[in-house]
Formats: sequence, structure tokens, C-alpha cells
Amino acid sequence: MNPHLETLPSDFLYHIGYNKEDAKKLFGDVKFVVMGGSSKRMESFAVKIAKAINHPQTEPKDLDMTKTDRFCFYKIGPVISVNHGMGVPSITILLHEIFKLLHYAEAVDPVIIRMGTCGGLGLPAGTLVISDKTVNGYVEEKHETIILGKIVQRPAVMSKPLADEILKAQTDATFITTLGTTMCTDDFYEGQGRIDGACCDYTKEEQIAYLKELHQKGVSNIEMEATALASLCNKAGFKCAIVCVTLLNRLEGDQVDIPPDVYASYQERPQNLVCDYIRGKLAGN
Ligand code: R2B
Ligand code: URA
Repeated sequence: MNPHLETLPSDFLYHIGYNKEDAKKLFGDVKFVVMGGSSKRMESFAVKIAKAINHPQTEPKDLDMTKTDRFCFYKIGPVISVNHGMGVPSITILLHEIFKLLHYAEAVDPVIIRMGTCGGLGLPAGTLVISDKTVNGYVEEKHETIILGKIVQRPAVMSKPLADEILKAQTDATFITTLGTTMCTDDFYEGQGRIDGACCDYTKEEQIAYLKELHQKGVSNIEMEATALASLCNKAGFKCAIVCVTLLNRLEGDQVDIPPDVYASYQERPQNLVCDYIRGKLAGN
């Protein structure tokens, strides 16, 4: 999509540490790029998917292709597992470099999947939400950013067929898995209407009224990357999906204070579903 790239004699993807020449040699077979906020989670996903697809190596050190201290990077056959950090700026940097890597590698129709955590609206903690829609802080299906000093709005549309396909891969009925509208914010505290940040200029009543309004408008969950991912994928022509587990019901509170073992089990849920989906696709289903 960027005509300037053709004029570059070489291209170093600074935050992931690969260059144009590495791309074709190492990444031409990539079919799935799976990303999530934390590097630890993406290491455990690398091991999980390696076992699921019977990859000859299942030890993290044998799958690890990390080149920088910004983003971890694992390759497991046709799957890349990479962390994106927290928030729109971090995932945006990663997406530019991953898209160029896939482009230079001439990877064929790779799919981008984000696995994450979120706050739910009217859903019990532990629910999986597969985004069939993403909205910004104005509850519009758009991503807004500033380019050359001007506000630019881009569509942030998810692939409904892909979301449906991932939903169909779910076999664990011990918790709710649902399609939903995901709201993306630029902050965890005031940006998500919390009253437990370091500062807050609204009342508890105003907070509750706002969260109820979002719920009424059809928002299922709130996180911090969705519209950036959707809009850049729309722009660059990649299909993407987002699978997030709710850590709490925001209509009931702000604090994420679940016990570590419960937190660990919730984190497994998106990973297991994405693993099952990818295994099925690679098996030709
Ligand atoms: C979900 O969780 C993180 C904030 O705690 C953020 O990356 C997100 O989208
Ligand atoms: N991540 C978020 O962005 N918000 C929450 O409430 C929980 C996790």
C-alpha cells in the first residue's frame, strides 16, 4: 500500500530486528500471526500451539526468534507468536513492521489474531468475546489518529465470517463464548470510565450512567488495541480477529483483583480457542 517502500534500497524493521532480506528466507510460509499484550503469554502460546500442531520442537528456546527487547518473537511452523505491548501506539508500531515482514516474505493470505484481556459489560468474568465489531470512544466503527497534524479517521471493520469461524471452533462450554462489539480506548483508567485511577473528575453516578449507556449501545467489552488493529488490517488488506477474555464485569466495579490461579485459567481461554481454530484450519477444516 505504500509506494515509498519501492524506493528504499533496504528496510530494517527496527522494533522486531529483521530486515527485508531476512523476510523471504524465514517467513514465506507464515499463515497466522497471533499476538497478545504480554511476552510471557505469547511464550506459553508458542509452546501450546507447537504441541497442538505436532511441531518437532516444543521448548521455548527452540521456537524463540526474538531479536530485540521490545517485542518477543516465536515462530512455530506457519504460526508467529508475538507480543504487542499495551495500547494503540505499541500495537501500531508492531503492525507496520509485521505487515512489511509478511509483504516482503510474500506470505500468502496470512490471518492476524489478537488474544487479550478486557473488561466486560454485563458479562460474567471469564467470558470470551470474539469481536465482530470494533468501536472507538465515540462508539463509532472507526479509528482516529493524527497524521501530518490533521485528524484522520479510518474504518475499523472486523471480518464477520472469520469471527463466526472462530466461534464455531469453541468446544469448551464451561464458560460463555460470544460475538460482541469491542470498544477501544487510549487509557485503562479515565479512558475506560474508572474511578480508581490517580485522578478522576467525574462522580460515581456519572461513571455508572456512562457504562450503562455503552452497554445499551451494544458494547460488550472494553480494551486498548481493537480499532487500531482493525483499521490497519483494513488498510493493508489483512483479515483479522480479536478474542478477549473478560476479567471483570465493569457494571459491578473497577478493580481487577482476581486470584492468580483464576487469572491464569482465564488467560488460557483465548489461547485454547485460537489453538483449536488454527489446528482445525491447518488440518483443512
Ligand atoms: C487489555 O489489557 C491491557 C490493559 O490492562 C491492554 O493491553 C488491553 O487491551
Ligand atoms: N484490560 C482492559 O483494557 N480493561 C479492563 O477492564 C481489563 C483488562
